[in-house]
Amino acid sequence: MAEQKKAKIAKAPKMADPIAASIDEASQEMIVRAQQLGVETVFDRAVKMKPCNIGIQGICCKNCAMGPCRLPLPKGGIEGEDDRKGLCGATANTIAARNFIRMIAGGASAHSDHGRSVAEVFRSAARKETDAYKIKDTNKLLQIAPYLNVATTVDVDGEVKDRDIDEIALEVAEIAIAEWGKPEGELLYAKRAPEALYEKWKKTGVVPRNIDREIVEIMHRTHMGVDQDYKNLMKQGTRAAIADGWGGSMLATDLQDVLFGTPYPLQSESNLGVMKEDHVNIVVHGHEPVLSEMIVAVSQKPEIIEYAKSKGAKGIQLSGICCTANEILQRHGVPPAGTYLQQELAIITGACDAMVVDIQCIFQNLANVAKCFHTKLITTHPIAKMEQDNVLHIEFDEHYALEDAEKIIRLAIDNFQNRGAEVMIPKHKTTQIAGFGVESIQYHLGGTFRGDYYTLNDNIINGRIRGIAGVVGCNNARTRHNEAHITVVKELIKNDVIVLTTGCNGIACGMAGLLTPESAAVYCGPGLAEVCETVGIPPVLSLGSCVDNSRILLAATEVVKAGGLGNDICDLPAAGSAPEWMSEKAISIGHYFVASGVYTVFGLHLPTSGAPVFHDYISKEMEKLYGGKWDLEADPIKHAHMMIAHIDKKRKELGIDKARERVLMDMADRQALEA
Ligand code: BF8
Repeated sequence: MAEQKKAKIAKAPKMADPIAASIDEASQEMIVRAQQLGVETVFDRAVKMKPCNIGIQGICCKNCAMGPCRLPLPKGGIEGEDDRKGLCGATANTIAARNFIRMIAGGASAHSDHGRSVAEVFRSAARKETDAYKIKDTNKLLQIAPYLNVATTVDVDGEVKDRDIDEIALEVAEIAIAEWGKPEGELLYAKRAPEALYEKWKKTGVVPRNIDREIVEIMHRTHMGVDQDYKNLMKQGTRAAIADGWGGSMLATDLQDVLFGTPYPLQSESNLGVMKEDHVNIVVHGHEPVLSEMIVAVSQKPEIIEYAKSKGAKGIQLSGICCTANEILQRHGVPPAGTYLQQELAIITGACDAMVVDIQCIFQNLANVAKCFHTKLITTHPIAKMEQDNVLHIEFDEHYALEDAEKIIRLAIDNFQNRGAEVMIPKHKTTQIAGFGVESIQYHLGGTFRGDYYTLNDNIINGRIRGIAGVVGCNNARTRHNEAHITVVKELIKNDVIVLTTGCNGIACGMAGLLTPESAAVYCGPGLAEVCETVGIPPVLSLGSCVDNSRILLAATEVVKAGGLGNDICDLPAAGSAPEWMSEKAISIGHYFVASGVYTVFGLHLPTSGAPVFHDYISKEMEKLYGGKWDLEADPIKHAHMMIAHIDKKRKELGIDKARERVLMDMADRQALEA
């Protein structure tokens, strides 16, 4: 007995199998390295701790102190009437719907609060309260002003003249900020949607009033004893999700473009191999580009580079993790060091002199990992601190933006000399082209001659491009890192579906070499390959960070406007996907795509499986309201084919399915024809 006990104690701790944990070789190498050094990562914790089987089904209610009430679905499913209820009588549908829309509230608040911070910095710039930020892209400013009811011209003695840019910026700033909390009216950007979609929202009563109100109302409605009708709960979830996609996120994207420049395609690299052993490595991680833009600017100053050299480094290598990475990638070509699941691994290289974090998707375990190395972990945002005592907090103030950025960079440079002997940077890195957007798609596929989405539509109608997919979202340690992302995307492009990507899917595609024009010849079906080759674009277009999913909404709107493919987003041969989702933001994004008419498939699982009636509502009935609906498929090949089947269904409805049946002829066929 005593021996048995001893044997139990001596049992080795459960650790992740690096090959099973990730498809990415750089990550596999670093997981092995972490295990050699005795540093625990998320991959190990995922093996040690199983997710809660009831929470995963979405039917645990902890909204009052009589619970938590747990309503697990019986193993054989429900036969007859579903009489499961919580102490108050809440049904599985009510509980799952409440939990689901609270996730929407979490996600919408994260995107929208990010947008608000940008809007405040934008207002500081418009008021000229800061030297660090300026209106960089006046074209974009003039483009968005009319949607905010801001005039761009003025009548002087009967003559129409251009209005002063500073004046426009100031008015745009004030009106934009009011979108979060104005006392009456409706979200102004809702009218940017195709008219048919806006009318649908109007009819179903889901046009958002202001951004904050829709989120607050979710918290009210899901309080104990308020809204107890899953359809009515989802109506509010829809209104908040639209306020995110067409409001908070879209304003974040637009105002960032005006402040920092609208992205255009540029070349960069991706993966942990972008870090350099002989440079000071600063990794920025999080979401708001307000700080990282300043870090980029200061790190290029000659005196700062000289300072780095004076400490024995050859220079400064900036890189990014998560959506901050996408922000500085799309505007400056700064390479991403990795996706969400690689954040700990960047420190485990031993070469990360500072990791600078702001908000969202940041592991608290970074502090524990940083403790094992020389890395300075610096939090910068007043709403996002960490309890561990090795974490430095340098609060970033937009009024002293350059000074704050310089302080952080000098700290990283000073830390270069404190590196241990344990540096090991994986060699893997991949070339990529990123920085696409509504404007550059128009340029590349429309050209200066046509200047609209006509060419894209034409190629969809003639069947070279079968359809459009938005593949986006996170990694999740409950599934093999990047496997579903890459399998779904490869299967889509193989079947001539052009992919628009954002977030961690975008970084994953970069790492897998799918963001280069050359990849078209290797991975695409003949139609898409031909288009990519002709216009010189990759088959997967990287559109930026998660707030930039709003670019996908606007690109879809442009496709509708260009004509020939129906009147609404739901008419398009298009589908959405988040193969490895994990965050509440993903649920909000998924739902604003559904509410905008997009068939949206998630991988892994959905927190609705414990309430089959509610699940059917969002995955079947919802289509009647908005033209889009949810679906779920964990197998990435089946997942991609569900999207393709939907695309084909839409092609048939549009009467363009025959075009796809064209036969590619070889020379013998042609000669036979001529004969
Ligand atoms: O907002 S994709 S893991 S980084 S939540 Fe987070 Fe998901 Fe990555 Fe960006 Ni989006």
